[in-house]
Amino acid sequence: LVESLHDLGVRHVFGVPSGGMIDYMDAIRRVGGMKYVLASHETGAGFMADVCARLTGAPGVCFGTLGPGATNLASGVGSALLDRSPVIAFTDELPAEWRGRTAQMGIDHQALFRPLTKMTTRLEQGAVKRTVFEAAALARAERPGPVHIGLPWGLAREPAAAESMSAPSLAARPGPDRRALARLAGLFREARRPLLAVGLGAVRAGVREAIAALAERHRLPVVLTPMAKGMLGEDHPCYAGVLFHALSDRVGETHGQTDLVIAIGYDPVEFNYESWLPEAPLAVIDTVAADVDRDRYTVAVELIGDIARALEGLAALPDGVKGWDFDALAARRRALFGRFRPAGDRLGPCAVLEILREVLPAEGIMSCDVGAHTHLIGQQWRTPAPGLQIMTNGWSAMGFGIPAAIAAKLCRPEIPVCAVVGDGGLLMSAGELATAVREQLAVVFVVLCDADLALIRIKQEKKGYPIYGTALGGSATFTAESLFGIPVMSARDPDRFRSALASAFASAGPAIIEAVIDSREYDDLVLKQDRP
Ligand SMILES: Cc1ncc(C[n+]2csc(CCOP(=O)(O)OP(=O)(O)O)c2C)c(N)n1
Repeated sequence: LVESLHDLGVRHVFGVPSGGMIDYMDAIRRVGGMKYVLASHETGAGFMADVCARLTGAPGVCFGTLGPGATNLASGVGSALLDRSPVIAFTDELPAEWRGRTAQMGIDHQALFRPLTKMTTRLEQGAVKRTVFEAAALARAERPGPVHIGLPWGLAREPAAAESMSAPSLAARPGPDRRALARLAGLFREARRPLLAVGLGAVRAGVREAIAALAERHRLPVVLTPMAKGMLGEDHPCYAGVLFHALSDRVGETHGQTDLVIAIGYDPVEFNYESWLPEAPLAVIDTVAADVDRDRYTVAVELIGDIARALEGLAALPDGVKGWDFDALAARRRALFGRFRPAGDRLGPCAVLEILREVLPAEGIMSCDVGAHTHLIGQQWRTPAPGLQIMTNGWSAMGFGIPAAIAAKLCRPEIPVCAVVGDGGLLMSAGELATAVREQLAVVFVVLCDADLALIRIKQEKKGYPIYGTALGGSATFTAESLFGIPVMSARDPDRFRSALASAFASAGPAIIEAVIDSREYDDLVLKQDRP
């Protein structure tokens, strides 16, 4: 089993062990170049496997034991499903003679993981490589996602049969259908203001340059989903903003004017088409058919197959600049970013992000959690390339940011890595800080301490309710100078925050910065409508 994973390029296995797993752990210990990483909670192990897969391209691997180990792991596996990561999730399973009987920790793992995975099975003697390789191939096929393999108790101590198979390579996808390509070319010719909407599928297809070239050649605005950040630079003249996140009403001023939306790898798991699509025809370039209400919208053409090859096909479009007002687009972009400029010398979330962006080198990685801060990061954070800002905008689980940063540092030890999390998210995942200590990872954890589940409090007030059940209470999250041995620096003003960041990034181990902020700054920025 362990050799099969190694053949697939797996270098880390994340989990909380069990009596059954220790046999496999010993094999991991003996196979060169592989490591078992002890997580504090199986959900964190799942998130780490998800992020490892995103950053390396090899399947991410995680493990949980029976019952509660598996249910804990399930929350991490969900992110692989809805954030589209090829993850292999292993769990212990009861041996055949105990299935369906009453047993401590015993539940049906096949039933548990069916709705959360692309496939669930269990390992059998004599079919180890075959099962693992088939599972990995399915996990990596479009759209990627998790698979689950149960490890029946006792199997690890049985002799392995010789299986001569090599790890599968990714299957090639078909190029665009010629007639569909011609139809798109016709629609494009007639459209006065086509717009490119770029999503997660485009990130996987690695088509950043092709999108920029298409946009530049015809002067087309480009909108991104939050997880496609980095697919076009924020200072690029065609950049029109991120859908759904902070101040998306300003972004809507652009896409509200289009007469043809060309969706490239657009994945509605991040933001449904119905939440923003204008009354214009939709052209889809993707690996799977679009999930959109076809009674309400016109899907004029779909190019299903290889995204890069479809874009190559569009390179043959005759040159010609479309009818967008690029001065107005530039003015909207300036106004958008102008709204994030921190006011005065208070330390608010905008100032935290602005200062962090100045300090974190361009190639550095920042992960974030889920909350009002995510919506701000989605729009405000300048992301030089895809993969440098890591979020979960499909599964959207609080508690993601800390394990995500840990996985990023394990996969890219030479790059500076930080996490930005809310205090609510910290409370869900603080145990993984101990993982950073165990692994001696120099990760900077910035905790936005507003004593508020801000995103939900804002929704509560928008509905006209009084604040109730959303305040975290207490005036300080950290009352000691260290947590699990990690030094904690507290910052209440921009200068102190900047100096704390400098010493945190200079540290050889993990560091925590408690950024004490007022969550009111979010109120005018997040949860805006995408349409003007
Ligand atoms: C596991 C999970 N539980 C609940 C939610 C719903 N939820 C979304 S944001 C949020 C509040 C987050 O608060 P915090 O971490 O402090 O971040 P902030 O909104 O203050 O930036 C909640 C409860 C969720 N997304 N994930």
